[in-house]
Amino acid sequence: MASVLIALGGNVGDVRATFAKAIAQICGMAQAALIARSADYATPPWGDEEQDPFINSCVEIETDLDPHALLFVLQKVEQKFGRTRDKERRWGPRTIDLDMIAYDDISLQKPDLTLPHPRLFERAFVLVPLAEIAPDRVISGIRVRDRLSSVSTQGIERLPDTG
Ligand code: PH2
Ligand code: MG
Ligand code: MG
Repeated sequence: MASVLIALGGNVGDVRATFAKAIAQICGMAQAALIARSADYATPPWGDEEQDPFINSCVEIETDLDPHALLFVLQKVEQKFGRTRDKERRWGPRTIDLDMIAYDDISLQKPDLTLPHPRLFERAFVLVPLAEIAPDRVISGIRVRDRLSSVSTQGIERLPDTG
């Protein structure tokens, strides 16, 4: 079984409800199980500031799927929850984005999938939830908690549990 870290993001619709359904869908498969889930965070939009704030969260799953099989599942789940890739602008609004952050210690550079995620360490909106569930994980030689302590987390707010 592989340990996989997945970052969730979105800023269109009832994002927290979408996250819950998407996680249930992924982890309802026989080939995947939920190991940990962070809280949800409200985060200022990154990359394109002319849009609503995002909600971000991270999960760790265990899976028998290989990286590309898992990527296929994540893209199907994105589509199911209203993702319309062809109509989106880069860094723009979206219902749900499911990004594979790390898959065991695999390094991969393919046109459709780079592992670990190449922009992980620039993004406080990924590092904050990730540090909640995997502070001691070392990715590309960098410990998550160490990197988090050197980025600005300004504007990021932990949301109360929905119960
Ligand atoms: N995702 C983007 C672009 N900008 N900003 C925040 N705060 N959170 C995101 O998940 C995010 C973003 C496109 O993937
Ligand atoms: Mg993304
Ligand atoms: Mg994505």
